[in-house]
Amino acid sequence: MKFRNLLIASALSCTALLPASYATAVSQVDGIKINLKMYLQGALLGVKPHTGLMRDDLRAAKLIPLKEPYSAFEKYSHFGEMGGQEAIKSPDVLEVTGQDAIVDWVFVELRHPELQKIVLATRSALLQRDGDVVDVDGKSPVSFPGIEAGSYLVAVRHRNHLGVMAMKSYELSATPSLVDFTDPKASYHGSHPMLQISDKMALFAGDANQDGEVRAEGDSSDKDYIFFNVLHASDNVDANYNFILSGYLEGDINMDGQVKYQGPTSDGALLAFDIVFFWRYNCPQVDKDCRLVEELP
Ligand SMILES: [Ca+2]
Ligand SMILES: [Ca+2]
Ligand SMILES: [Ca+2]
Repeated sequence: MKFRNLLIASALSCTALLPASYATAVSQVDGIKINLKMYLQGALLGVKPHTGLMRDDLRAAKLIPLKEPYSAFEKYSHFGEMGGQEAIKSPDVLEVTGQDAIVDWVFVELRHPELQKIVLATRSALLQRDGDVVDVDGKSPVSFPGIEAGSYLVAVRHRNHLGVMAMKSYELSATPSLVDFTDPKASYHGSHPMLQISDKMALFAGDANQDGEVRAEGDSSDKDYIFFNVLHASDNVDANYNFILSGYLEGDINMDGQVKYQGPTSDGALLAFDIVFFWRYNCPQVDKDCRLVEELP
């Protein structure tokens, strides 16, 4: 019943009609589990050569919150039984080091297989250094307990990266299926929704202001966002743009626990040069206005 209500609630925002099979969803629900994989460019900036392991600086600096962060963001709407309730119960989860150390929280969406804009369920989950997305215990496949088995589109998002959705729908059930967003041979929505780093795909970093674009120039650019973050920081009493702001912050493009505007490895410089300008000169598809745009349906 919960699933059906969700569908109806979601459908209110869409003019299309739901297929009869979904509108009469059965009540027996075993839940869905997914073995999800993804990389974040921000946590790979400065990692050379590419080892397949993201940095876990936020974890090492004890900055990752125990409660999922996405409920607090206007641009991330949770749906479903789990969405927004996720919390790490044992702090030991954030003590794990090595390839399974936690990099950050990510946001996972299950969408209707034909009505691509309709989000049926969301979850916040944890990302490991090797790209595995896991449940709040830090190791199990991501679980959607209130959702019945069936065909779903899957999208992944992150609080300062551009989200992406796989082109094909997946048959998901209580037996975990692999959904791999790192596979360069798989198809994803959009013309250049992700970047390839070595032999893996990664979500584009740089959307500090969560407006679905990565921009280094113009009004409301992400670079300006970083600048004003630093300038208006409460401890920055002299309004110095070289001030270093520490914390769990969306302006932290390279996910090292600090927001810096100026300097060779600052978030401002990485955004402008390593992300936006790099793509402007190396990738002909990039927008002439020098921005990267999220291509989620
Ligand atoms: Ca792993
Ligand atoms: Ca942006
Ligand atoms: Ca940073």
